[in-house]
Amino acid sequence: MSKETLKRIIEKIHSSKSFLITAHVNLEGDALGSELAMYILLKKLKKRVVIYNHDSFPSVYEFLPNSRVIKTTLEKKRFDVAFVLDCSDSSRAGKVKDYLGRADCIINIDHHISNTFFGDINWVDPKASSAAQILYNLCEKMKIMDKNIALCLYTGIFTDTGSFTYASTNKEVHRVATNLMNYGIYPSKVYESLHSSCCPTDLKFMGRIISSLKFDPRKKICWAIIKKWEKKDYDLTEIIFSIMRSLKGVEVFLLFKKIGKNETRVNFRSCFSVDVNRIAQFFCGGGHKKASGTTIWESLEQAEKKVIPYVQKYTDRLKK
Ligand SMILES: [Mn+2]
Repeated sequence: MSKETLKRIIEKIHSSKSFLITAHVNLEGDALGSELAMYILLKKLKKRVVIYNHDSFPSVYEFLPNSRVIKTTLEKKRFDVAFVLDCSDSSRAGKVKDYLGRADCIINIDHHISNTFFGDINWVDPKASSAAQILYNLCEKMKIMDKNIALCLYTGIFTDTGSFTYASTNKEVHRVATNLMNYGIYPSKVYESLHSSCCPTDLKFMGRIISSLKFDPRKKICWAIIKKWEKKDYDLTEIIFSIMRSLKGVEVFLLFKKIGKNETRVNFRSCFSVDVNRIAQFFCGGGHKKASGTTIWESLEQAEKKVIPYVQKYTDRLKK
């Protein structure tokens, strides 16, 4: 973490009056938790703040404080500062990207290793488990924390560490989580809010996916082809991956989701040493070493034909 960058951000907060906050498309716990924590922090400093996102608010996150303030339309206005959170690139903000020019200063706070440093100020820490963990440092430095901010940040960290199970979970993550719990956060409640959201249809849908999993001959790569992916209020992606990850010895997991006739979303997860950020980058995507994604503008079948051989070659090369 750069102390100089943190100082510049704090100065910018104090010297500015109006703020726009946004995060990436396909909202999840880290994006929303970070946005709302930032919102509460700025409101406590009596600033004018708007949260504006590309996607509509997924109702599973309604337990987060102030979730109703989040907007999907924006009136014509200028801002002193735009905070872009948890986005590796400004294009990840979807339609909000076109509004970033309305801000005099763009502050990019992110933890993706593929970050393009698109901001006027860039606080990018790929070692951080989540954007929320980076924002925790800001709150700590500014000595601004309360139960609501703590719940938002805890939810962000909880989501991006897969409930504290991913490789990004280290001592620092637990230190931050412990400090946040001092504000009255109950992990079991957060878990219930986030993970008890499926309906019977979802489970049957996931059952069909699991029963048709595919493997490479060496059983190092496991993938699923999903012919109809419906955008829901909550994301089944992590639940499906968590089931897949229970397989012993598999190094790379992929989901191919049909979004449109010639639009396929591919999600990558890795165990062990395979860097799926680099694999996703080959297909114009990105993310983290152990979790990444891309969109391939071709049919489901063509995307599978392109990606799987590449992943096979990539993992084979590592063995040599
Ligand atoms: Mn994140």
